[in-house]
Amino acid sequence: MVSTRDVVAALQELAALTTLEEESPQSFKVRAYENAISGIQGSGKDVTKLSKSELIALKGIGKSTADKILQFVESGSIDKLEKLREAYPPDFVQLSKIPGIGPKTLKLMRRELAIENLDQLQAAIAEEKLRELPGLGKTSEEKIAKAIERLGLHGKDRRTPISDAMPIAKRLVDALSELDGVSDVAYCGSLRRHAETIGDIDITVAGTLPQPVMDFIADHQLSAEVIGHGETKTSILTREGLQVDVRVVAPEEFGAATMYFTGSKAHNIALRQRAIDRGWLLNEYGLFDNDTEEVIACETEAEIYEALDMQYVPPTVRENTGEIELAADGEIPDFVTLADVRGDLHYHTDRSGDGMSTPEDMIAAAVAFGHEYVAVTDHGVDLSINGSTAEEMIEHRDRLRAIQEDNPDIRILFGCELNIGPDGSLDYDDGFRREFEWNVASVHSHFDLSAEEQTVRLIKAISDPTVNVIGHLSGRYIGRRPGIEFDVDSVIEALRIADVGLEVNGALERLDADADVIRQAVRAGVRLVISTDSHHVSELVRMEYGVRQAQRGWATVTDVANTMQCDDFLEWSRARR
Ligand code: DGT
Ligand code: CA
Ligand code: CA
Ligand code: ZN
Repeated sequence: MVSTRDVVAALQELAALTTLEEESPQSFKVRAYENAISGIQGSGKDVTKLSKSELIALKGIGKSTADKILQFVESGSIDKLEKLREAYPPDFVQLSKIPGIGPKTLKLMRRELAIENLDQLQAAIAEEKLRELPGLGKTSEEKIAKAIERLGLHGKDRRTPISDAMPIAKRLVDALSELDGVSDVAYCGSLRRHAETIGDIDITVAGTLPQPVMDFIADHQLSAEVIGHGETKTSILTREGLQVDVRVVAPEEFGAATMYFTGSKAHNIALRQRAIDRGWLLNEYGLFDNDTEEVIACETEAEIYEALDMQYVPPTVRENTGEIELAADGEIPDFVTLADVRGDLHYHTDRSGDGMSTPEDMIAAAVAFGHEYVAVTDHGVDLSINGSTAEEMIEHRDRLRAIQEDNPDIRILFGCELNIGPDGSLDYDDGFRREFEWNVASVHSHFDLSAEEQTVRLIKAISDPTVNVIGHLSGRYIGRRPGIEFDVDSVIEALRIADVGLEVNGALERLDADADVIRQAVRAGVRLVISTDSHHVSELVRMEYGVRQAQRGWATVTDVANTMQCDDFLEWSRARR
């Protein structure tokens, strides 16, 4: 039995493998899969229940994709996908994630040098063979070597980016929740703490019937190999080699189990010491009195923290970096939560070349999400294919004004995502930039400048009076593209002096700024802006990820600009002009 999430995952894999097959992400077939994914996500429908004609009636789904979806729902697999998987095994596909290796280069390497995996690629680099391929050369070879090194892709303890792990965990949690006898399911471990990269996924199930749960996991679509199949714990490997541990516990032990398996290990050890100091024992089954063996608490995490005479600690800060002491003293700060957020301030429409939903649909989605204000920030003209000219922006503003008239309950700001040039210069001229009510300024190119040059570049942009917030500060893609190097102290000081916001970008691929930089900025008194950088109506959910990232940087409600009431926020946004 497959779910809509399974269907989307299969289409995503088809798109990725077809990109390799066709040697281009622009190929007609790739676009067809992407449009189908976008259509399914936009519809919010359970596509496993739809007939062929109903599927085709959805936006973006053609006949051939509909056939594949039907085959998948009926049989659990797609012939085309199986063929592609055979032609492109995971070790080979993994190489396409290295910056500087596009699909064409990758297949050239395979054809000419028989490169199938990272070991063989590194051997070819060591023997200086890559540079001899047409279109490559010494510089490309060195760039690729450096990228492999900086990404830490090699070695046994390879970690998976959170953006790859989260959808897998959510699929499994959703599916497990439907099983008989299951009363609760949670992903735990580093994923629940919202770490940037994940060693393995840990899922805890509260249930009275462990065996069917174990069998369900072993037989699941995602299971390429079963590495352990016990009475209450099963471990599988996905095709990409990501391990998933699933444990079933009695419902009354769910709190103790999720607490233990969420960790971190350092947090657990500090908690256990607190228990020992009281003559108690804390483990994955509960909190016990050593002498009487009586249970003190076990059903919920909140009860266990309370019994230990502590405040509840949100999973995102369970790292033993000061939270234990604060919780014991009753001084856990008022960490920002999703409920505190009132608006989204980095938001694209199909005015951007890479935007996928219309302004009307994006605003409707913001209203449905409950936002009180939203800044529409399509790309400025300097970002070649994705940007808009001044004339196009003025037309866009008129369209947004019309939408505003129809939507009096949300304040729509006409904004822009400016592109920070290599020297810190920005799109348009100062006069036109002032037409926008809100400007995000971000780095989208020239990632290889020196730390000194990047620092000057960022500070120049921060100092511009039309800039409100710096978007995705480092420009990284976790596990795929390292961020720019810059002097963090100087940049944070510049943000503080100018009272320019630091974005916490909620896209899982980015989670930018990183948690350490956020924590330092918060300490310095820099204002944060948590944003989704949505390009499609399905991406507003990223706000929750952004909030968790902000929590990892110890951000409180008052540190975050978009928790302000609309009037206060508008006043702050205009203060610099
Ligand atoms: P990962 O998988 O490397 O990204 O990181 P975690 O934190 O998910 O670590 P994992 O999967 O090895 O274990 C899950 C949790 O189980 C961990 O966060 C805390 C708990 N745990 C594991 N080993 C120990 C241990 O030796 N002592 C204690 N107190 N807790 C442990
Ligand atoms: Ca783990
Ligand atoms: Ca584990
Ligand atoms: Zn953007």
